[in-house]
Amino acid sequence: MNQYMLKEKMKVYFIMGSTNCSTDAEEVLEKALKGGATLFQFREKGTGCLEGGSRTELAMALQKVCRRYNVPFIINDDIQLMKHLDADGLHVGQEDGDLAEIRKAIPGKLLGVSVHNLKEARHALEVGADYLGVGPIYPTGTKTDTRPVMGYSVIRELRENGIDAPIVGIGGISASNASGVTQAGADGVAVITAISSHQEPDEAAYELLKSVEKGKESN
Ligand code: 3NM
Repeated sequence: MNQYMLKEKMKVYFIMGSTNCSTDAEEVLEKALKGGATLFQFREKGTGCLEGGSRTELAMALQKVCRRYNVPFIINDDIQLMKHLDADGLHVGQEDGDLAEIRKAIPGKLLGVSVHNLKEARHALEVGADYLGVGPIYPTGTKTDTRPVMGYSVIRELRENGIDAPIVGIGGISASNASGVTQAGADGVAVITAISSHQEPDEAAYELLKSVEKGKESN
């Protein structure tokens, strides 16, 4: 996938695992993709999450949904699962290991890295990351061990310093504030709650997409 295509896929990046959904995860994903989500990350983490075979089974079921919609399927921080499923890529944070080693371990696959400043962004891209996640943009109750809330400033800073790689903002993003994230220079938004906890995930994804596009137009 070239960078232009990847940036298009970044617009509405839906992330979730079973604990983020109050109804069936496959149904939530299907609706999200129908509504316009452009990328998906399986992130089965936290209290009460699935383990072992049932975790793998859910990942496989969600991968199938993604394939039907031609949406890339990314795995959060689990190289073995990514390889086992031949998923499209892997997303890691700063604490998930040596980035150069991780890059080498998954040739030809998408690699996304969470970054919080210019130094981390430059390092991630030097070792071959394909896209960057920047956050938390706004306060989030979904992840407790985040860095301090940063607003749009880091996204602006990365663009002003010549970083032209695909970027998504993450953390507390909803349809009402997503346009500000893309206006600041991001290619899209990554969300959990805004879609997974919405009564109508398809509407949620559609509204996010509209907000993202509005922000891009005024960029
Ligand atoms: N990473 P919600 S914030 C998974 O700042 C994750 O790196 C973050 O969930 C970071 O859309 C976050 O519900 C949670 O706020 C995003």
